Amino acid sequence: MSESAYRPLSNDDAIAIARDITDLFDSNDNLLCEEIGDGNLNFVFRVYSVPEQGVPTKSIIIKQALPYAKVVGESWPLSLDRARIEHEALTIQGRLVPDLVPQVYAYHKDMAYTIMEDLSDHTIMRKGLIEGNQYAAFADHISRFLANTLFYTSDLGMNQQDKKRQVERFINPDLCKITEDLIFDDPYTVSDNNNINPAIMDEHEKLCQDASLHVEVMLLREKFLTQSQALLHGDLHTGSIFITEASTKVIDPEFAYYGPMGFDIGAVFANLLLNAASHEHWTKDHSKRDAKRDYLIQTIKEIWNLFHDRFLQLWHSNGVDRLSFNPAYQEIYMKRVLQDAAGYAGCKVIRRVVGLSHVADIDTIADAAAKERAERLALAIGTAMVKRNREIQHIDELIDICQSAFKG
Ligand code: SR1
Ligand code: MG
Repeated sequence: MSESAYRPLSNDDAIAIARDITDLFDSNDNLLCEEIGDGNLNFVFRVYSVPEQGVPTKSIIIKQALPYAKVVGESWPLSLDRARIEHEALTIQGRLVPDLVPQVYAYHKDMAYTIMEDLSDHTIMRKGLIEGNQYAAFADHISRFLANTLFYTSDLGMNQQDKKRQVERFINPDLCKITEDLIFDDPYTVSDNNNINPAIMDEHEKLCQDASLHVEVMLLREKFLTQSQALLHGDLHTGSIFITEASTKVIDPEFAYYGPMGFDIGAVFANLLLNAASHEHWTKDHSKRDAKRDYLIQTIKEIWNLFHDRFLQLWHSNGVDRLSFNPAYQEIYMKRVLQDAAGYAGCKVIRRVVGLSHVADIDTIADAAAKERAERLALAIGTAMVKRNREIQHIDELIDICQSAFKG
């Protein structure tokens, strides 16, 4: 990447690019642009035509990587190569699950931007869940995303020499370092990165002093550092998912790298659990709170069961490794993925409560006492999932751990 050819785009640049590069707009379309990025790292420009009578608006998204983490500032430099990684991951996902990712129109290497489909007709799933919406097709969609992307990029589903070359293309040191620090390190120590509600300082003390918790976090961290099992999305939280009743689109795979499958599955579980914990604000209507939690927990179970069956189905029909069809091996393999999913889910829940970059599900709870209860609850769930991950033999046991934590 020639960094000298790079400059951050202005709104006018984005409009000019949209006119030049895509054939979506007519030369006489009146185009407007807004920078709508609310994430931690990038610029996101939405370029759209002013609707005229009888002509609906047309629009695209231009996502540009900045050479530093937007959430912190220039003191936290980040490689622009993540834009290439995101584009290549989107391309692979687009081949494997075309209906579940945005369509990509163009990519510019030096300027580190990708032009893609505008999904403004969808809602960010985190927002939808905070508003109390339920999405009946989500478990089906996300389990297919996980099964297809993880199976076909692993040694089970692709040529193993090609896979090694692919691992090399997805070495993503800067963004993996963010994960290694923010998820597997900072929450368990005193760090300037942490952001802790003063009311739960006692909980953070416990996180810092719990040696048996640290053993499990270190084992999960070790696997994150060393296991190139499949191409991960790498940051599959509900802010990386656009959704409607009928459609799910997974965006933002800039953290993509070859790692343990359970990390992506655990990210989905964690964000459903964080939302479940946030319903502590239903102080006057516990049946509403419990119904929302039941839906979220049942969704976790459904995602796992659908993922499990789909993954095995792909293995049977398209597996490339002869000895791997041994049923006893397959059972151990799937059990390990489930255990990893539980452990990583726990780590991800914990980091969103005490680390850098919280979730709106909990942070927007207006009542201080309800927010504190939600945070303590999330930490209880997260800690139990991490500590017990290696005991779990079946999805029902994972569900029991969550349900026991909710009951207190
Ligand atoms: C400095 S980036 C903080 C977080 O934002 C991303 O979405 C990842 O989750 C990362 O950990
Ligand atoms: Mg993101």
